[in-house]
Amino acid sequence: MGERRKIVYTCFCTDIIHEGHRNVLREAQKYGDVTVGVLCDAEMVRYNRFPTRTLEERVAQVKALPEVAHVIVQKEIMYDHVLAELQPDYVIHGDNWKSGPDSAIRRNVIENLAHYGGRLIEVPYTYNEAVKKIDDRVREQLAMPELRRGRLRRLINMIPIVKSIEVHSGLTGLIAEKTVVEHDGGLDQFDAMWISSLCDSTDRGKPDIELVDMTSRIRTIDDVMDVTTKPIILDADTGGLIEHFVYNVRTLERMGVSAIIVEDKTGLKKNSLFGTEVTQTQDTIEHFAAKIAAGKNVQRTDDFMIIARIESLILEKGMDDALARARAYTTAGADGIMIHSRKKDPAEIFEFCDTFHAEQPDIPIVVVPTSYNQVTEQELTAHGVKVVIYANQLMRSAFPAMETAAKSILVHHRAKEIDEQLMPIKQIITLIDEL
Ligand code: SPV
Ligand code: MG
Repeated sequence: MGERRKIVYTCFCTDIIHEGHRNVLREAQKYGDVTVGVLCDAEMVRYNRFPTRTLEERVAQVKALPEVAHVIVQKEIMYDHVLAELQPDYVIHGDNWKSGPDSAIRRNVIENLAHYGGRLIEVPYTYNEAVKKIDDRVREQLAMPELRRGRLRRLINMIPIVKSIEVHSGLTGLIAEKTVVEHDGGLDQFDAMWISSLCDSTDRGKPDIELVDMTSRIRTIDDVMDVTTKPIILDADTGGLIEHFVYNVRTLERMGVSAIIVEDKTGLKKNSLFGTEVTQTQDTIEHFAAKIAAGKNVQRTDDFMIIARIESLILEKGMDDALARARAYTTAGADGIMIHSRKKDPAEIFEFCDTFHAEQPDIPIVVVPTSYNQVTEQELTAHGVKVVIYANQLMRSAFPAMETAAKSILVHHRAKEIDEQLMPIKQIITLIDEL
């Protein structure tokens, strides 16, 4: 009997197989039988970007390649489990993972191979004009309204909790789009963006009282959409008059916004974090339910979500009122419920979520843990929350940094002293991708 054929393993987290992948496979074939792991959807989202093809389609396209002997689904971006199970003689990968967040995966592979004496083969990564074009095309597709809009719903069904970060400009959009971290033995990034009324107003030096009108908000959305692919949740304030709301629903849906969150206040809206320190009026259940129903009635796709935001806890109207409203708003057609609180601890949020989630497990709950910021995503998930919004942190981090720079220049009558805290000029001019 001959020696057993060697096993060569590689993992693909891609929608489109291009020349670079084929080069890796051709090299792999020289060492033995090639097994390809196709990364599952949930990990694609955390590590790379949203898949434009289903897992089944991605598996089928790899199976069809002549160099490939076996295809499996890799369930985690790190290789601990897959290597322990498969024990391939070789893992093969392009050499482009030596720096940046990918280097954590490389370290993980080397560590795991060492457990049983497997070897890593690295081949020069192919990145030419054709590969770049394919890469750009996938990104452009993801940015298109038709493909972007439905992605929030899909994420809600795909991952334990959708992590959304506030954006108010193209630049903050880029941060939401591109920031990837390595931690807890994995990689992570934000799933969605929140265009906050507070931060969109603050960025214009205006109060958060629905003064910045929808035309201006649309300008912000457009700036963000121009440079990102992730789904957008818009803070639509009170939604205004029902007669106006229906037109705005149509516009926002057409633009590719995934969800709007409308709060059940009326009259002059003030920011919720003022709570009862200022006069704020909650809408009647009947009128707000009619607004939700009117919005749902005019939208054209099944993708677009209208999420009802309940202000009962903010306005100290009690848990029963909050729950009664949640029931009425979902009956009116709301696709999700956002429950807000300005308490320092999450007890009332947990109480609401536990009761509502038990009653209506299929309606996603959205929360904004600004004041009860000690709460973890894991805890929120355990109470049935599906979307967490970090609603203002980018704006609040930028303001003190800018103020410190301004003060330092005034104090020193020059810019030298602040320079070491600033992003190098070289970096800022390469921050923005050129076409
Ligand atoms: C916003 O970000 O504008 C919000 C959330 O509506 S909060 O500021 O907490 O009311
Ligand atoms: Mg707001």
